Amino acid sequence: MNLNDTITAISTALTESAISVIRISGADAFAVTEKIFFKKTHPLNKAHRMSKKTFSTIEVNSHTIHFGYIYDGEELIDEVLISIFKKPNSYTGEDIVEISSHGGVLNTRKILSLILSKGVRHAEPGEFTKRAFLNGRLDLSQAEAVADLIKSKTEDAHKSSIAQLEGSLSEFISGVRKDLVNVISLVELELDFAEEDIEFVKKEELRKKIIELKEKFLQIISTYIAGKVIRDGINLVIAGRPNSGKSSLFNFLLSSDRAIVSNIPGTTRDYIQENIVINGILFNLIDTAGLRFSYDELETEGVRRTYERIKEADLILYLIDSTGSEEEIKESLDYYKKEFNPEKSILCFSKSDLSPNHPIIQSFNHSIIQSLSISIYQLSTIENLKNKMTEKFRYSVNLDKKGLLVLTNTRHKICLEKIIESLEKSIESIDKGMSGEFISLDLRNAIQSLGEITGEFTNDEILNHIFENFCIGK
Ligand SMILES: Nc1nc2c(ncn2[C@@H]2O[C@H](COP(=O)(O)OP(=O)(O)OP(=O)(O)O)[C@@H](O)[C@H]2O)c(=O)[nH]1
Ligand SMILES: [Mg+2]
Repeated sequence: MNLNDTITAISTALTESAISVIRISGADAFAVTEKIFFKKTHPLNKAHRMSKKTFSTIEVNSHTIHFGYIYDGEELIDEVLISIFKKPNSYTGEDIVEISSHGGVLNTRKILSLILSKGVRHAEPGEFTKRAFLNGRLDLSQAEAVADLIKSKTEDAHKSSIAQLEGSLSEFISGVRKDLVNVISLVELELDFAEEDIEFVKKEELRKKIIELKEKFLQIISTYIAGKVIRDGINLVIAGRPNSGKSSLFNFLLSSDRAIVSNIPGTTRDYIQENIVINGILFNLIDTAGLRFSYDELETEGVRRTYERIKEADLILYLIDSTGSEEEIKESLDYYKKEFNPEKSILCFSKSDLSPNHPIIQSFNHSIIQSLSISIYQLSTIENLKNKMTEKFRYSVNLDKKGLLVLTNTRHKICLEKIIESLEKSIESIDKGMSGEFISLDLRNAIQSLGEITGEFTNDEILNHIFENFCIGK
């Protein structure tokens, strides 16, 4: 990772928009800006065309905005505002210039090309934030929160990522780190005096302290299931026989005509997915090809893909067409009972507006497996379904509670689990009456894992993995 060169990227979405922001960060940010940015009177006034006035960054304060013009040689490119941030008080900790230009793909790209032609390197995804981390402007958990904040699609995802960005996790870690260091120093103090046989801490007390710490970590880990729902949402697959109304329900939930609907069985071939927020929870809604045996090669491939989606689903809506024959319904029911876990699925009898009155459905309604009757023409049945869908994932964390910490990141969870393991080992060492050296080694491993969360201990592989998921220009 080269921290000495100067990088640039377009930080806004590249489309027709009111403004675009192009960022430059690094040692040459100001020198390059002075080559392309000029102050002058209105360029459309011919009399002034040749009088470009140079701009000097030394003469201006940090955190100031300046109006002027971007020139490529004598060619006027755009009227812009530039923001100046002098190191170390900038996002990356380096000198930064942010050019706010007119939006639009070509205009923005022309400015970027001009900057690149002055020897500046195009930034990698997330490289500005990576530099912020490497320069100590934020720790790794905060850098990860930046990506989560940008990606958040629900209120709760937003709340938890902004809390993490503000340091909720970092604070927790520095607190427990202190506790751990205290315990270690107690153990190691005893080590120093081992020969004189002075027992500074009673074994029981040490054990109690470690167990208390372990409880703290377990409490945070327990929020992970909620955190996962908050951050990544629920993979929801709509499955069932052809023509059972899967695509109709998919479209109805999305309020759009996304999927083709027809009364010809086997309409949907490939699966289709869209995000939607229902009752504050993010769902990744997946419509699939109807499950049946087929001689058609394409349909068979579609069915294979449906099974793949089902395997990865957090929740499945299994639709049975209640207007089907008694035999069909019975067959679908047997299939459902055999293949699906009622904990992870909702059985729906579709097209209930056609008031089918099959005895088999009637009798089934009294069985242990819960089912719903739904119709896209009866709003209340869909509301009912939505409530059932979200009920399964209603988490008990209240994100409005001050200082509340929710674990949303798998990487953090893995580090915390490693800590639990190390703490358990240290308890084992105490119980086995092993020497303090072993206990201290286990506790030091716990500190190491803690440092991996904040990035105190890390390696290029982890860093690359984290930052490659960022947007360009962030
Ligand atoms: N009356 C009524 N008709 C429905 C309802 N839902 C779907 N249909 C009709 O059922 C037929 C099949 O609907 P689709 O949504 O295409 O069914 P599908 O399960 O996606 O079918 P495949 O893609 O072939 O697997 C269409 O003619 C829909 O208009 C409903 O709630 N009530
Ligand atoms: Mg379909």
